[in-house]
Amino acid sequence: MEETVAIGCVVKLDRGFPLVRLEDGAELRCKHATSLVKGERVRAVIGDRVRVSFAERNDKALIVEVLPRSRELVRKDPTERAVPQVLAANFDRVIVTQPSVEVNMRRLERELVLAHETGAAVSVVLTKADLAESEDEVERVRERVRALVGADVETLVVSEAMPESVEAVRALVPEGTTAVLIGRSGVGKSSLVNLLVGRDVQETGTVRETDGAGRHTTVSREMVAIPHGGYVVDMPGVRGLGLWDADAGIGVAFADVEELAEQCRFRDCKHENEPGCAVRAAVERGDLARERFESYVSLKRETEVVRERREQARWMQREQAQAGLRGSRRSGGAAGTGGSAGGRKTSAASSKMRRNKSGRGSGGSSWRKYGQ
Ligand SMILES: Nc1nc2c(ncn2[C@@H]2O[C@H](COP(=O)(O)OP(=O)(O)OP(=O)(O)O)[C@@H](O)[C@H]2O)c(=O)[nH]1
Ligand SMILES: [Mg+2]
Ligand SMILES: [Zn+2]
Repeated sequence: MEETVAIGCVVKLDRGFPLVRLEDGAELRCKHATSLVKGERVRAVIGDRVRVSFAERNDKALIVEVLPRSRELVRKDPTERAVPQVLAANFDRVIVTQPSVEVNMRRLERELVLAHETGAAVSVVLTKADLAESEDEVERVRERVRALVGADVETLVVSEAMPESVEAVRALVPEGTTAVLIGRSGVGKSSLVNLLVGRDVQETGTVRETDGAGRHTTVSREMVAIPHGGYVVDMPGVRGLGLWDADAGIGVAFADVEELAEQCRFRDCKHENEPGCAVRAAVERGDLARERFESYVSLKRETEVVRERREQARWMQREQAQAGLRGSRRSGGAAGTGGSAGGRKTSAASSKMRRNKSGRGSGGSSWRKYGQ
């Protein structure tokens, strides 16, 4: 029987089988090859380029390899202590969405950190401008957001009531590029996708009267082609946006604070009670908003905690691996009598093995897990 191997892109991920679009446009439902999901749990995410293998006789193709990613959107897996979760791969831009009338600045800061951490271009889109009392109100909000996101991040305003408002968003996603939409449930991500496409391709949902929160209408991740543009990835609104390895992202999102920190007397100043702290001085002078300072400190602390947990998990793995080796040496009998030289040799070999393993883990994407 003939097997064909081809390269494709994961264009839809739901609870079923990943949908892969091949270069010739054909779409295939795929399963992960067992060799891929064993042990290191490699799972393709939306945007991944994958090598698939298929045969006429099978209704599903097999994903046999996930090609190296140029970019990843990563958060901390909300269900585990020290595991990252990749939400999307290989995009050019992250579009952070927030509702015009009730921008949550704390959440926006966190979204910006995650977005900047990817290295992609970042933009902000404020949705539902028609719900504001006046244009002035929208402009005020936009100014506050601009002050927060900095000059390099474009801040656009859209509204379903003004379909032409999305043209500026389309301009951010030229042909051949992909943008990922992030933002909480109910903010209007799918509605924005529909406006860009010009018809309802994505289901949209109602929001709760009380707090405007959405009901998680979108449950799959989908890459949608937009006319006169590239692709947008519609994502389910996520609640938890725990940071993972986000120092670089914080550095960009809080460039002003980090610049001030350069002037602190101590290199490792935590901006708590240290003398000569330039950051706290700026807060006292009113040059740096206290809220922003507090966000910075708490986001920094969060990445620090994740880093510690990661170290801990690594250390425990190492311990377990060593205990396992000791156990197998004992049960192996003869090896146990090999004396200290034999013991050292084994542990040197095992530490080399561990280095390889952790090298793969921190550099590549292979052990990162896919999920909601
Ligand atoms: N007034 C107004 N309502 C809007 C606008 N855009 C979206 N909505 C409404 O907001 C609700 C939620 O919109 P969705 O597009 O489903 O939100 P979402 O971000 O995709 O939500 P999830 O899929 O749950 O993450 C729907 O009832 C939309 O009609 C807008 O510009 N103006
Ligand atoms: Mg949606
Ligand atoms: Zn300081």
